Amino acid sequence: MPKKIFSGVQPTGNLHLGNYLGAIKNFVDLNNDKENNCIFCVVDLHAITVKQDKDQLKNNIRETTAAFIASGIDPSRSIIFNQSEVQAHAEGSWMLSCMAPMGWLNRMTQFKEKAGKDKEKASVGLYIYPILMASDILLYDTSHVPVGEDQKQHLELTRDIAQKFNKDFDCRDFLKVPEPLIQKDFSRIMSLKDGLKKMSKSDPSDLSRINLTDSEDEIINKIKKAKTDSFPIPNEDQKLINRPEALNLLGIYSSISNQNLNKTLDEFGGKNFSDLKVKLAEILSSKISPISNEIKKLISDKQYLDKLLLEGANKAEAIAGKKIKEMKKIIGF
Ligand code: AQP
Repeated sequence: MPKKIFSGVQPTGNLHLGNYLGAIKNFVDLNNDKENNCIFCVVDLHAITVKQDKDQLKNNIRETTAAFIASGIDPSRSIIFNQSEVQAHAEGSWMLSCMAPMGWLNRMTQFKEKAGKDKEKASVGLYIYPILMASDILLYDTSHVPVGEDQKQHLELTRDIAQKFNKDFDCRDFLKVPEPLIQKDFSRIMSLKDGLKKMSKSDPSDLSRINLTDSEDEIINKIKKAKTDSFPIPNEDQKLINRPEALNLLGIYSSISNQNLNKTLDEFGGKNFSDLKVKLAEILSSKISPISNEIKKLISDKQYLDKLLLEGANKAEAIAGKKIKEMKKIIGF
C-alpha cells in the first residue's frame, strides 16, 4: 500500500547525527519508494516555542531545507515547505486544542524535560506543542509518521486526538489515525558526553553531538573525545547493560553501517575503544562530510531554497486548506 508520509524537523540550528539517524535517514528511504507520497516540513512554528533569534531563524529554516536535500530527499518527488507559510496548521491546532483534555497534555514528558524546574516561565506554546504537531499530521490524512523514539508519546497523543475528534463530531474516519514509523534499533542517539542524555541541538556542549555541518577534522576530534568506560568492548550485547556510553558508540556504528549490533560486536568484541573510535570516525566522515559539503553549497543559493519552499507551501496549502474547510464545517462554523 502506498504510504502518505508526513514529518517535520525544527529549524533550531545544529542539526545533528541524532536527527539524521533517528529521522532524516528514514525520510530519504521513504522518499526513494516511488509509491509513497511524502511531505517534509520545516516546523518553524514549533521552533518559536522557545526564544529564537530573528535573523538566525531565517538562516536555520534554509539550513534545515538544505539538510533535507543534501541528505538525499528529492524535492521533485516530495513536498518540502515551512509550516508558518500554511495557515491551516495554526488554525487546526486551535480547533484541536479545544477538544484535547488538559490531562492528556499534562502527561507529556517532553514538556517536563524542556520546561525544567522553571515550569511557570515556560511558554504556553511549549505546553501545547504536541497539539500543533497533531494538527500538522492530521491535516494531510497522513498514514505514517517517521520520527525518532523521543516523539513516540506525541504521536500516541495525535492518535488519541484524532479518535476523540471523530467520536465527538460523529464523523467516523474523518481524521485519519496515523501509524508511527520508528527505527527498531537505536532510535534514540545519545550525547557523546553522557550516554544517558539524548543527543540534542540545545546541549550547550558542541562536543556532545556530531553536527551535520561538521568538517572531517571536527568529526574525528569529537569521536576521539567521546566518553567511554574503562572496560574492553564485550562480545555479547548482554554485557552492555549499565554501559550507556559503550552502547551508544556501538549503536551509532551499527546504525550508520546499516548492520545489527551483534555484527558490530563480532567486529569489535575484545578490542579497545580506540579501535572502534578510529573506524567510527572514518565511517562518519565518509557519510556526513558529503552531506555537510552539500548543505554549505545549497545555503549559498538562498533564491533556490526560498523558491523551493514557496512552491512546497503552495502545494501543501492546497491539501491542508481543503481539510481545514471540511473541519470547520464539521465543527459548525
Ligand atoms: N537524539 C536523537 N536520537 C534520535 N532521533 C532524534 N531526533 C531528535 N533527536 C534525536 C528526531 O529528529 C527529528 C527532528 O527533531 P526536532 O528537531 O524536531 O526536535 P527535537 O526532538 O526537539 O530535537 P533536539 O535535537 O532534541 O532539539 P532540542 O535540543 O531543541 O530539543 C524528530 O523526529 C526527533 O524524534
